[in-house]
Amino acid sequence: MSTKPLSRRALLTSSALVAGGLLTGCGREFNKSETVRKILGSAEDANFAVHRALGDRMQLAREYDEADLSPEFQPNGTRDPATEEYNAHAANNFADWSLELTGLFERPQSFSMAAIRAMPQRTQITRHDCVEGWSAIGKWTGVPLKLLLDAAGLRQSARYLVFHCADRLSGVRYYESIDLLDAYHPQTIMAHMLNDENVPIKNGAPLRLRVERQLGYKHAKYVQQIEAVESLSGVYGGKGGYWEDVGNYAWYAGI
Ligand SMILES: Nc1nc2c(c(=O)[nH]1)N[C@H]1C(S)=C(S)[C@@H](COP(=O)(O)O)O[C@H]1N2
Ligand SMILES: [Mo]
Repeated sequence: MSTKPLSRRALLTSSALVAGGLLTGCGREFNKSETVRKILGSAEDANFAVHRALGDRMQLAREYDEADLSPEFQPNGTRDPATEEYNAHAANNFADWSLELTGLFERPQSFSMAAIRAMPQRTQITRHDCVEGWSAIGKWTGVPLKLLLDAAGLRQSARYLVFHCADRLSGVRYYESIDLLDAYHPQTIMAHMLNDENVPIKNGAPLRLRVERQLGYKHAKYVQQIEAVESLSGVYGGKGGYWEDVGNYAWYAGI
């Protein structure tokens, strides 16, 4: 066995292969150099980013069979945002809901639900693990987040994505954030279907994040806006999420 440390170039090549292999699974053409450049460009320390890219964070979460589906996908946290604005959307079957991509994008833009449904989709049966100690297996369908980021042209300077939600907990807006490794992970999707039907209100209608390598509270429901930022320090309480700001849970909740 060679004791020579892997060169940075070798690391880059293998991380590109890992990412490329995974993303090929979604049937998309994958621009290795561009994605690796984005991941590297987004980190203060390129070596740190490469090591993380090579680690198990790029592995797929386990996927299950139809037979494993939970009879009911129980809700947690907000079951219905019930604001005047949200109620109006619900009454209209969310036909006018839009997802705004704001912040560090070359082409900030808004996606209608029809546009999101018209994009290439991914379906996955995964287990959701809530920090409170329960799990549920559900079948989620949605657009890979990568495709939305590519359409809007994520800028080099972006390091995190912040998901702004329609609901408020004790008057404070729910939000969450992830880094670019999770953003480009092939199982990270904006889901609009659960078990072959539109996502129910209790589970985050009409659009919720699935970020399968992390615990339940990272999976933002009722998403209205995805903001690309360089730092989380200026966002809400600065810790990257509603529960993180409250002080209960860690920002990184990998499983
Ligand atoms: N907008 C919003 N997203 C949220 C929450 C919430 O209260 N509001 N709760 C989180 C928690 S703690 C969990 S476990 C999951 C629950 O998703 P479910 O309601 O589909 O079970 O959503 C997460 N995302
Ligand atoms: Mo949770």
